[in-house]
Amino acid sequence: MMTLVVRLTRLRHVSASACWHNARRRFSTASSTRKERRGSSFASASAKPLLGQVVTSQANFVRVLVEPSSVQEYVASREWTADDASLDRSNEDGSVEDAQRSAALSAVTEGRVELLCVVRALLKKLERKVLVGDFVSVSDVDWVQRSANVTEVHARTSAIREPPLANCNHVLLMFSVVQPTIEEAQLVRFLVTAEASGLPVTLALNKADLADADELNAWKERVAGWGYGAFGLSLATGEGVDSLAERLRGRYSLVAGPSGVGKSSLINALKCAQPSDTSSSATSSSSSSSSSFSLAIPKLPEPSLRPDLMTTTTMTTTMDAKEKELVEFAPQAVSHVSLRNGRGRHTTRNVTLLQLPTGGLLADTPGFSYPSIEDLDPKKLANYFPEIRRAIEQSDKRCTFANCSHTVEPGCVVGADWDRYENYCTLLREVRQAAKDQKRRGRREERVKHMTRAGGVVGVEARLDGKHRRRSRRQVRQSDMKDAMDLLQQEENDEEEEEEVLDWRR
Ligand SMILES: Nc1nc2c(ncn2[C@@H]2O[C@H](COP(=O)(O)OP(=O)(O)OP(=O)(O)O)[C@@H](O)[C@H]2O)c(=O)[nH]1
Ligand SMILES: [Mg+2]
Ligand SMILES: [Zn+2]
Repeated sequence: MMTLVVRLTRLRHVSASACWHNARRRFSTASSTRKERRGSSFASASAKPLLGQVVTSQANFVRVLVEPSSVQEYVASREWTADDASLDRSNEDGSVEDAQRSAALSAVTEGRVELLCVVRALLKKLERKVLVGDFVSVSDVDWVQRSANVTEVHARTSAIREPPLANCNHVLLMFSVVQPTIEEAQLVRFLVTAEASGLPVTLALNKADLADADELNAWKERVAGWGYGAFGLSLATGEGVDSLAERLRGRYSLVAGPSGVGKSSLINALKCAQPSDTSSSATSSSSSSSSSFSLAIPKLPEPSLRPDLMTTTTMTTTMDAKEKELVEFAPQAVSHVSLRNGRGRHTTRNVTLLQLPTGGLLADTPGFSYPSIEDLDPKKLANYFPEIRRAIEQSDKRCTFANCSHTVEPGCVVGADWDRYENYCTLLREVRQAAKDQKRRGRREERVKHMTRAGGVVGVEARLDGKHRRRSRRQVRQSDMKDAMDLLQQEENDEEEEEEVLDWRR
């Protein structure tokens, strides 16, 4: 079972479109003169690196969706050298054309270009982890195989650690009223970790068709009291899908929740929705959405999700148009919840970023049960409860103690008379304990050091004080050398002194 936490590391608060813009600017000034390394199946020639966004990752590979205009620039800037002739092959019309060039030109005319990439060893060494949603530079493109290397990861607007996702601007939490049933403590944990990301949070309650109407309404009322207007949803009947699609339009959202609640089913339902006019999507999102958050998403190529929207390019690559169509149509895998315990089967295994035909990006993520709250700062926990924020805002007084934890202190303006008070106290205890443990671990870490031994085995050794520390051979050598120099100097001084004495005697 995965234990996940939605945590945001704000690196820089810039819009996602600004991120594209910055990344592109850096590119154009960067290695336009850089010679591409010659791979086993492609020719070397100078070309601008390509800019793309990671849409999924698995093991050591990531799939990067490349911006078509970037492909165009790449193809235009590339010098197709005489070496390319070695890659010649016959086309259908009998003419002989360089396979790489032909494949690259064909990519330009496509609406969507995905490259299977490996991450450069250097980035791994620098521990620059590539996340789904990252804007990256790729080079060493093999157009025939549709493969490349990721050479650079661009600045992020947000980074969620678990499920790992970069640059998203909205969190959609999904629960189902039944199958699996809502657990209060679990819902509260998800809400708190989502709030801690600093991103706007939307809550959807799915499987309305299976739930008792009174029960669904009771939950909606309850979470409204917590500060969340939940979307009632049934993906089986289509109820509520349109209004949720409207909320997602033009945003780059992460959908998270327990396994089996219908996250992947939602994506499949939205994929079947009518595509919208993308040019109006950014503006409509800001005007129609009740949230104050209105980032314009990067303009990615629209995927061809319906046969009538498929580009009719003659593809000269390894994948023909029919195969490509199938790949793009492939729905997200879903499976029935367990009959025994009514829980999901952890069907989705990887984070995948998908473009919605209704406008916007949605990342499907693996379901999980209990988000970890270990990394949360106990002092900030209160901020992640809208009820506490509201009580403080609406009160004309302040809590008596400046460092009030809003649990038991006299003169607290929040008090104990609110629905999630017990949940808050429980989480606060847990977060405080985790912080203490972390501190203790930190002190322990200071007292030990980790050593990598033969075969990659990591050993732990006590960190010794200076006087107990064994000297390395180099230190011994250096110190021996210093001793020898001192001795020489001393001998020289002695000789000089002897001569002086002799001179004086003379
Ligand atoms: N009756 C009913 N079934 C639904 C609804 N939404 C989803 N399901 C079913 O619930 C099951 C689980 O759906 P998934 O989409 O796989 O759930 P998930 O959240 O992606 O699960 P993981 O990938 O395991 O995290 C599937 O059998 C769906 O057909 C709904 O609104 N009503
Ligand atoms: Mg799924
Ligand atoms: Zn207080």
